[in-house]
Amino acid sequence: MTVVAQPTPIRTTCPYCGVGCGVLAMPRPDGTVAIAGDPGHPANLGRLCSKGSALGETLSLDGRLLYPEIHGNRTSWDEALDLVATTFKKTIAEHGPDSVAIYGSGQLLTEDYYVANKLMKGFIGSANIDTNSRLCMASSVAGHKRAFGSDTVPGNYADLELADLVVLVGSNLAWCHPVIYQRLAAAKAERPQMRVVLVDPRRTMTADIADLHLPVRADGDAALFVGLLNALSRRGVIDRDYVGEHTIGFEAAELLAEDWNIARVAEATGVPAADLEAFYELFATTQKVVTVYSQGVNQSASGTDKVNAIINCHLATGRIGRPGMGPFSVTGQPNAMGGREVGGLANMLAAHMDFDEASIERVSRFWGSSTVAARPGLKAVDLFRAIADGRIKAVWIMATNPVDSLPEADAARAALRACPFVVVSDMSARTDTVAEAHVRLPAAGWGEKDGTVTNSERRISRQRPFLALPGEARPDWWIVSQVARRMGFAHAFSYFTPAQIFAEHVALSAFENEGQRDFDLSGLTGTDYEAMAPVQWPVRKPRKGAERMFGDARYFTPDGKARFVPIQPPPPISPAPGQFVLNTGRVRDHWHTMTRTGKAARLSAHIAEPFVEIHPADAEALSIRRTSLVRLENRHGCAVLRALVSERAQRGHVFAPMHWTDQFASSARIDTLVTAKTDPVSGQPALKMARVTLTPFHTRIYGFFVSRNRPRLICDYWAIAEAPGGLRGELAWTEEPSDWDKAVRLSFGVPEDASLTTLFDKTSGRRVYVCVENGRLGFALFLSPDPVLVSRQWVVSQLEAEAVAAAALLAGRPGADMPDQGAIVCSCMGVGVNTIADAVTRSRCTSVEAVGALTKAGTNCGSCRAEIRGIIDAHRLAAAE
Ligand SMILES: Nc1nc2c(c(=O)[nH]1)N[C@H]1C(S)=C(S)[C@@H](COP(=O)(O)OP(=O)(O)OC[C@H]3O[C@@H](n4cnc5c(=O)[nH]c(N)nc54)[C@H](O)[C@@H]3O)O[C@H]1N2
Ligand SMILES: Nc1nc2c(c(=O)[nH]1)N[C@H]1C(S)=C(S)[C@@H](COP(=O)(O)OP(=O)(O)OC[C@H]3O[C@@H](n4cnc5c(=O)[nH]c(N)nc54)[C@H](O)[C@@H]3O)O[C@H]1N2
Ligand code: SF4
Ligand SMILES: [Mo]
Repeated sequence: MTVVAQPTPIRTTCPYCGVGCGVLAMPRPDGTVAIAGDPGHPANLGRLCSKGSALGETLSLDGRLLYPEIHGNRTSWDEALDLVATTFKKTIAEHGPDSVAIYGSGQLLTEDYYVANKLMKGFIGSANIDTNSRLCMASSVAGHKRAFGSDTVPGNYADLELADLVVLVGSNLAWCHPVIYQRLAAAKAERPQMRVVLVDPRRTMTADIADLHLPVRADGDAALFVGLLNALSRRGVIDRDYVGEHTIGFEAAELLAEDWNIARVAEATGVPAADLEAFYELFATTQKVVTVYSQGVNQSASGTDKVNAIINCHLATGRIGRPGMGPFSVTGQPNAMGGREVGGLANMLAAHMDFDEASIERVSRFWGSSTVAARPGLKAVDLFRAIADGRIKAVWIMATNPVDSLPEADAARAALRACPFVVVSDMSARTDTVAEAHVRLPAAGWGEKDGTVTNSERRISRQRPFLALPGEARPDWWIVSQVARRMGFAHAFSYFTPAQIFAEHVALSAFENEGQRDFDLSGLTGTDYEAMAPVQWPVRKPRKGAERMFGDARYFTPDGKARFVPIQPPPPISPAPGQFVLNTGRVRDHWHTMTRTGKAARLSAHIAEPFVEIHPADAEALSIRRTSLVRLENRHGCAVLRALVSERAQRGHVFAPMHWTDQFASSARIDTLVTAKTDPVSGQPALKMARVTLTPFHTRIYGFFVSRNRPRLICDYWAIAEAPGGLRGELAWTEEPSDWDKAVRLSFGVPEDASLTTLFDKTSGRRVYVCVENGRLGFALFLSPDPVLVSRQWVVSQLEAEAVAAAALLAGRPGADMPDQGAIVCSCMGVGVNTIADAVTRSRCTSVEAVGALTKAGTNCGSCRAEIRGIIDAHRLAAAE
């Protein structure tokens, strides 16, 4: 599959979030790739966010796994595949089909996922295949199924633009679904009467667009929406006709909600009664309402109940399936939906069929197998418990990094260490999970792979290749099919192209489906796979997809009626004295465990270090100073993070990103602190609700460095990131080394006789080391008993400077003639906070547009516009970092 440079751009789809933006990729003769948004793709209409825009910078082969390995030694595909096939076969023969497992990912393409599921559930005969979507979408799936009888997302992105009220619950849309956020922001600018309400314990960047922010306490959502149902009922705005004709169970839900008056909801959620009144009034009086929800809802021990509490309010008002109305679960990964379609979750069989007798029998006939699994398999958290206690003896992990992303992550790592046989398929040679593998299989990545993904609005789009397969990397579908053939299932896995697999997937969705199953691609039968345009499922008529579902109020339950689920909100989360609720999630420019975004210096420029966001009053009570280091701890693990003291946090709650791993920081794997408590219905872990204690990390000396090469990190704390021309990093020591010169030479590999420029200021205790090699900066290191105060961005810029400003570096500040941008806000245009603040204060720019016209900030992808507005609003004149 060698692909040569193309004169016309290749139409493909972004490999990051579930918005599923169309991308135009244009390989250039010099090997680089130009990236642009596809104006013809209905999800983004030409837009891209900062991560999508930087895709071209993540494609280098640096750090790629390029050859199969057994026990860390390069081997041939034949040997690796044979070993996987024989070990799986032997394990099954000795211990039964449930002694093996696959752990997959919403970053697999539908075709990859389809064959992995078919192998496990169809031929091995166990349903022990689960996916990281269990950590992501499982509660939404369970909530949909309880209410609709099927896992159906009713609406689409245009509904957000058409709505008069958009409620965002547990969603940081501005950072996590930036292109939907931009579409929403544009619609609101056009129709200022549109209202946006944000429900999130933190005042995130998404609050920028909100008319009302309800800072609920962790897990206050069920109470908030049960209270809403009660308020709707009291205000007499229940759509009695709809409820009577198309739903079942309203009375029970209404009865349970009766006790939830404003006072009680205020107490349970911590939200002031007046704000609750305002929200309830707005919801009651607005017909066109879309409620968007994400991980603040799903990743909870009451996640499924939260989902149904939301859906109940939409059903009660009949606001579903019509333009500008409906509950809307936005998906995280590029193919979270595709995984659900093929049966990537252990409790679904295939093509949205469950483990009922008729479905098992139907799928058996379709696949021509008599060994189809008869019951659901283990869900992610239980699956890793089964690995730990030896029930599962061979596991194959594909396109996910569970050593970092599962709760009780140290236990997940220990489980893999205890497992007799661990196979990992990944693009990256160095991840915390790949490190634990006996067999490493090099997977093709974005730009090399060929297949389909489904986005949040049920839209199936093609990912097309525009790069040759590097080294011996192979697509996941090929790897799985090869193992299946070697296990003796050649007849069922003789695929040569992803198009064949997709055609089979289409056929299964349509097989004996007379409209009883929502997932139906019959209209795509015989479609031209190469040219296939984005299309929303179900597709029943030839190539005509469905924009919305349930417009006819017919649901996929036996009687065609939707179900209300009576919800009893859980007691409010109240941590023991001295404890904090640890909330976790994402930052704007990084993707999960950073195996790809960590490669782009421009993406690390936004936030280059793991942090914990804490309210100023809490920080003060704990003697945690601004930008000092903090230790978070509980019985499962610990982490050391930079304190980000901010009023965006609420008291008693702290927030830390999930992105940093052992590859980028000394102790920042946040999931080591998260308890593996799961939702009883969906099995999704409560990843947003750990309990931790915080203590200052006693630091003698803080350091900051930039370096052309990676230094040896001989210190008690470190966090590194890509920088243009090298690396940047933060360091800390709990004890001062006895000989700094020696320590620095050792770390940065400076020979004894090579000269090193240093400066030591006795009064302040600050030291600076600067090493210039052949006129270029080799490294610069700043040490201080207090958090290092130097403009990071300016120091970083010296790595690529033609003439190094050595004297200024030693002085620790740029000269008057050297502009100091400050921390980067706009990563596309490389515009820093100081430049934007200058535009606001000196040039008197009062709008994001004016700042853009002057500085170019915010004029490309727009992901930073909320932050620019924040600077304007606050006249934030913070000095560089
Ligand atoms: N930049 C970036 N974008 C991404 C990703 C990424 O890694 N980086 N990953 C993608 C994936 S896979 C996913 S799943 C999505 C996730 O997208 P989001 O769900 O929007 O992102 P999170 O930051 O995980 O969490 C959202 C918010 O939930 C809030 N929250 C925590 N607890 C509660 C609660 O009890 N109630 C309420 N109402 N809110 C709460 C948090 O404060 C947080 O702001 O993002 C996708 N997009
Ligand atoms: N505390 C906490 N934990 C969380 C979350 C949270 O909010 N808080 N969020 C959860 C959620 S929603 C999610 S989705 C997960 C995400 O967590 P993970 O899935 O563990 O994170 P990724 O970094 O996306 O891992 C994907 C891996 O697949 C590799 N890869 C990329 N493309 C391919 C490919 O085509 N083929 C193969 N074989 N490999 C590939 C990458 O190099 C990387 O190692 O984290 C979950 N964990
Ligand atoms: S919003 Fe950004 S990350 Fe998500 S699909 Fe679009 S470009 Fe990719
Ligand atoms: Mo996710």
